[in-house]
Amino acid sequence: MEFTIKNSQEAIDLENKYGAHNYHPLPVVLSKGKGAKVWDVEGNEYFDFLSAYSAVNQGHSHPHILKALTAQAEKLTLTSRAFYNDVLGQYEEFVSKFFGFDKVLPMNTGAEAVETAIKLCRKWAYEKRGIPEDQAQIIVCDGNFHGRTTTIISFSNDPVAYENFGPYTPGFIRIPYNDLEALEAALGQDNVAGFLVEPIQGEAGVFVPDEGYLASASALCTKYNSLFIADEVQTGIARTGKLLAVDHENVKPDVLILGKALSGGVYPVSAVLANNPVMEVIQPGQHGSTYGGNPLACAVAVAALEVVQDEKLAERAEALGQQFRKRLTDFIATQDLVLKVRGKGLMNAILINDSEDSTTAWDLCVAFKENGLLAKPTHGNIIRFAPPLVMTAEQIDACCDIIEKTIAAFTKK
Ligand code: IF1
Repeated sequence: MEFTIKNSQEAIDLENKYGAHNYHPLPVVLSKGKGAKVWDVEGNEYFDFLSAYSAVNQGHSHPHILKALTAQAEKLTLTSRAFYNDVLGQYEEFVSKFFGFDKVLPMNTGAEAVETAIKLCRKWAYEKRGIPEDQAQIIVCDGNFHGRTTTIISFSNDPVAYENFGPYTPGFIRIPYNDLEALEAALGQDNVAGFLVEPIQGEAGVFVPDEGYLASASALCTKYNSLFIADEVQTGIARTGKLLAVDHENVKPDVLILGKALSGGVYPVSAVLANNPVMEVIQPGQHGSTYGGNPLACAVAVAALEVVQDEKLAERAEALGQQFRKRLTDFIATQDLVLKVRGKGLMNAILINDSEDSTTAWDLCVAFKENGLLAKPTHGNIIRFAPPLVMTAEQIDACCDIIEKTIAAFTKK
């Protein structure tokens, strides 16, 4: 089949007619990407300020990653784990050492990796902690987003995510985010095995916790012999200005969950990392996935991490993030539509002076699009800004020009 779409409306109409309506995209149809930029089918050029929700940290179509993809694709793509393959072990050594853990369990999507971490935590609870069968509890936070599976939405407090998908999986205690007292009280309850947390909450609107929260939370987990489980699917791989967001507080999670940019947006690759005392509770047959750890995924992930290292993406994200927040902070002092800029590294958001259920953030994103920049609202009054980390300082300035110009014009409406 040849893909022959020549105008945006045609593509939108097809998706509407033949695709389930489980998304509400911004009306732009993309057909090409390179580095920090994407192009629509009409040839209009945009700065990508979403990076596929931080999967494309390395930039679109990175040549080093594509080379690894095509070279491996021509050799061997999938064996299943019924047989060994000659790439998996080398990847496992590379990724384990890269993040400083004894072992990795390879999966495909972020949600699968979160499910894996939950299973790991529960099994550890029964076999190492002696928690009575079926009694293990995992602490999670209000406003969490960890994926879309039935168990994960069971502990969401967003009705859009969970409503009418019950019955729900038990075994979770939800507490306020960024609240150490609530965490200690929950950890003190019977049969608590772990604390699953996003180091910065993404879907909640790029909510950065107080400095010291992660270090204290991790210390509390140690004190109560519970596992500190960091979901770095969105915050990981250099996005926040360090390789991992927990690195800002020198925290070492007991269980680390990665996805998205682990493959630079080229292929679904996720992973759970842990040290032997935790990982060894999983025995043959107890967990897995047909595609998890396939040689194509492994080759892509190694290349994606090499790019992070070679191009110093964490340092770039830190410097560019400072530049971005400084410019926007100065700018918002001159107007009254945007209340606040917040974030870390290149994971940022602006908070708009309107209600959560307004359409202002959406309307503003449509206006950004008209001016050549693609971003997506989270809630009616928050817009996330997460460009690829390969941006240059000049490009960030050009993007700030677009953002400021658009907001200034919008204010006048
Ligand atoms: C969608 C949000 C971002 C995640 C964390 C696990 C997963 C995600 C911290 C699951 C996924 C996504 C998926 C995307 C929207 C999105 C998102 F707005 F919903 F919150 F990024 F900000 N843990 N996040 O952020 O990973 O199974 O999707 O690979 O379209 O649902 P996945």
